[in-house]
Amino acid sequence: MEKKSALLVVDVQNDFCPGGALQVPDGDRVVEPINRAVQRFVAAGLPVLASRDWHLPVSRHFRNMGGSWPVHCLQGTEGAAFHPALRLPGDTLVISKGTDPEMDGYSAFEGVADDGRSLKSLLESLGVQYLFIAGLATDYCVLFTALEAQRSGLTVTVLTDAVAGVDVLPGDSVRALEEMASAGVRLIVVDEL
Ligand code: VGL
Repeated sequence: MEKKSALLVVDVQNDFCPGGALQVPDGDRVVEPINRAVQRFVAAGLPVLASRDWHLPVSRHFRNMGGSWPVHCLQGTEGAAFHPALRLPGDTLVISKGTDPEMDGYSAFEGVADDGRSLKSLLESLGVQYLFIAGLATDYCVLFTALEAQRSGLTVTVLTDAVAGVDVLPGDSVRALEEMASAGVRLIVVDEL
């Protein structure tokens, strides 16, 4: 990993894991490889960021308001908490997104830190050039986040054994990875870090 690298852990929240309101099949299998990736970043003194879906009860994102999804990741609920086995460092920068009831909030670049700073400005102030992405879900938040990061000029790598997808249509996750690769996103496994 180069010096100007950071790890972004996308939406590893209870509602996206088995038993949650919008479970990703086997979503919790990403936790162990993500914990390994986190250890490597921490050991190298590199920053770790984590995004979370952070919705209000009324949102166009939800089926009951014309959107695509069951109600999930409501602010402050257990469903919105990070998976209990996820080992994030104490100084992880948390990015909350999906707070605008008019927007889906798939991309972590729509989110803000507790102090209101956008992900883009945080990454700029950390001097990040290489962004490594893991988490949930491959075919939504990981896809949108990786494409937006790439468009913003970062060099983006997705950790393919540390992501899992919803697969509303069979093959969505595979297609999402192909789309990312075509956009120039690098695909590696955690052990290649
Ligand atoms: C997500 C579907 C709906 C995600 C969020 O985190 O990828 N997917 N809302």
